[in-house]
Amino acid sequence: MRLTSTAALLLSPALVVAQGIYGGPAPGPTTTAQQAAASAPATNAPGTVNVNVAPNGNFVFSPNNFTAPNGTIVTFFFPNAGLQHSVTQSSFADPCTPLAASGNSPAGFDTGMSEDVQFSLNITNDQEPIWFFCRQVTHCGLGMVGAINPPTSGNNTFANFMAAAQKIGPANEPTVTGGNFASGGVGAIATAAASNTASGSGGSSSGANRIPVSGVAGLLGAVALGMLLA
Ligand SMILES: *[C@@H]1O[C@H](CO)[C@@H](O)[C@H](O)[C@H]1NC(C)=O
Ligand SMILES: *[C@@H]1O[C@H](CO)[C@@H](O)[C@H](O)[C@H]1NC(C)=O
Ligand SMILES: *[C@@H]1O[C@H](CO)[C@@H](O)[C@H](O)[C@H]1NC(C)=O
Ligand SMILES: *[C@@H]1O[C@H](CO)[C@@H](O)[C@H](O)[C@H]1NC(C)=O
Ligand SMILES: [Cu+2]
Repeated sequence: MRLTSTAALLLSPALVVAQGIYGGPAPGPTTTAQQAAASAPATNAPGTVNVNVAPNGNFVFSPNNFTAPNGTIVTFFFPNAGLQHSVTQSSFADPCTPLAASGNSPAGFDTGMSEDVQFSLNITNDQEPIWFFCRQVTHCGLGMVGAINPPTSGNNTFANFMAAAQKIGPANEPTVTGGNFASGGVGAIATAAASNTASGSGGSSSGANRIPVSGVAGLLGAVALGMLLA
């Protein structure tokens, strides 16, 4: 039980944004590009799935459950709202606990606490469900969880996974300490640490990192376009 007053504030995204206690976006005029920065492209290029992290300040992934065949590049778009989130692999049995290494399987992927970045996974085994959560304080217990290729019948459905996270609840979820970027992953591998693809161009346009990407070529294209927009 670690529901501090800070944690209580985290329960209210509107309050957090309004007070700017986590820094907020960089000062400057709010451009159309910056407003668009919080969203992934509405349509997915072939072989890709785009996921919004905390769209509109809601503590959810969108979509939060979907199928993705081998080789699919799943890209998570983190907002630049000043409140950090993560994409951290867990297990059905322990929704809010980072997946531990076992046998020959590595521990799961983990972006670490991040904002204003993109993070991509390459699906390596579509026969195995990939469970994940956000480890920002209270978020998993509030239902900020997701699954790739979850079973659609039986006990281990995504609905049951989400219900299990919410049953743990924001006050009782385990505190996840440490945790920088980890590239491991079971059923998927992280292709690179989360990054703001616009920053590589030296530009400060936070909107330039929200354009459709299609694998590595798309990422390179995103950087190139970022240079054009800068
Ligand atoms: C995806 O890759 C995994 C691991 O190589 C393999 O077991 C599985 O059969 C593949 N899926 C399909 C649909 O071929
Ligand atoms: C799973 O995804 C579908 C399609 O996006 C959505 O309608 C549904 O609400 C999701 N399930 C849960 C439990 O959130
Ligand atoms: C079904 O999943 C729930 C978690 O959602 C778990 O508590 C329960 O033990 C599972 N039941 C079986 C039969 O595996
Ligand atoms: C995804 O991983 C597969 C092997 O598991 C590889 O063949 C493919 O090139 C990777 N895709 C990208 C875009 O890196
Ligand atoms: Cu979160």
